[in-house]
Amino acid sequence: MIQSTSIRNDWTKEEVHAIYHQPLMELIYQAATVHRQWHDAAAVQVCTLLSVKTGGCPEDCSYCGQAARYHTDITVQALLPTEKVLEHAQKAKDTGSTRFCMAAAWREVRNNRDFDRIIDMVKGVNEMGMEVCCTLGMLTEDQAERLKEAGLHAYNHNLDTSEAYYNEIISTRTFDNRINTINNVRKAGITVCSGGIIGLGETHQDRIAMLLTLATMPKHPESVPVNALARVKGTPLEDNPKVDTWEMVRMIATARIIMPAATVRLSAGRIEMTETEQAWCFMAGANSIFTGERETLLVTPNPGISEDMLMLQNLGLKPLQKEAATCAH
Ligand code: SAM
Ligand code: DTB
Ligand code: SF4
Repeated sequence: MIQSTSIRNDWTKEEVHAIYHQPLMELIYQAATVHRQWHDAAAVQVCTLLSVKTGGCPEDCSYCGQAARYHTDITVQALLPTEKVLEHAQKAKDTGSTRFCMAAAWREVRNNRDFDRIIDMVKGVNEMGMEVCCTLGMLTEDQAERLKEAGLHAYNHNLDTSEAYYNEIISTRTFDNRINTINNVRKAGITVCSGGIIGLGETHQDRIAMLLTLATMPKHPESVPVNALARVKGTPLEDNPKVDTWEMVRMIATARIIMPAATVRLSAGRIEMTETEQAWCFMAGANSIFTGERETLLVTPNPGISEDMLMLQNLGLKPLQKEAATCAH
């Protein structure tokens, strides 16, 4: 495959602004072109997400249904038994997932028995031959090393929004805390999954600033999830307007152009999108989705695996078979 673009870590705000604000069709065309230079544009990585510990979180992320302080309808669930998690993982593999992501509603990882159990889960999923990913909150360097030794492939830790807007959304930790965990993940040799959410009330400038932070890291995240706010009743953002799909497309396309080798994940928000709307996201460079039998993300609804397989078929797309989503250049 010809690779006319190169990886750049020195993007400027002006450049990203100019890419992001192009007329939509120009932006999509450019992103689709870059996508084809770096990836098999017919392949979409199918990932399964499992909430291994749900709700009761001490943080105050204003978008999140799992924060203990908001009165949401979700059922709190302690850490699932390892065997249960591995059963889910096996099902995920059998239905075509090549990546399994385990999420815990924790502020940070603690060195206790629950962490030992997570380590066992990571080993088990890794042995099944799937990419194993975790999202467990803040991590120290030592904890990241333990996860790496257990076979962890990726760690998800989103920036969520721009540095400037961050404390409007979360007050119980800082943007720097986020960056610090991402650095610990990198140091341990685990791949980084980091992206954000749109629809939090941020400006275009905030979105551009967040993408710029990701694209000027010494190494780009291998995976960039783009989430539309899933509005959860009882959270401070429950009445925010629904994210317009063209905004998602603009975000995905810009991420694709400035981080060409990354897997760009069309994450939260699909339940409110038609097949046609999702098709535009794939055209703009998204090459992964979360799906599964449970038809939920963590605590909000998501399309199910059979619906998604039908969609991929209708669009002439196929689930990615091998592990890595990028071509080996
Ligand atoms: N507690 C850990 C943390 O915050 O890093 C891990 C789990 S947390 C649910 C993972 C990510 O999911 C968040 O960083 C956020 O980007 C995303 N997320 C959570 N709630 C969301 C919502 N209602 N809509 C869209 N994205 C959401
Ligand atoms: C990410 O960026 N999106 C996923 C995954 N990482 C953990 C989570 C989305 C959560 C959506 C709302 C919910 O169901 O809680
Ligand atoms: Fe807790 Fe993560 Fe939800 Fe924030 S996003 S409240 S840290 S589970």
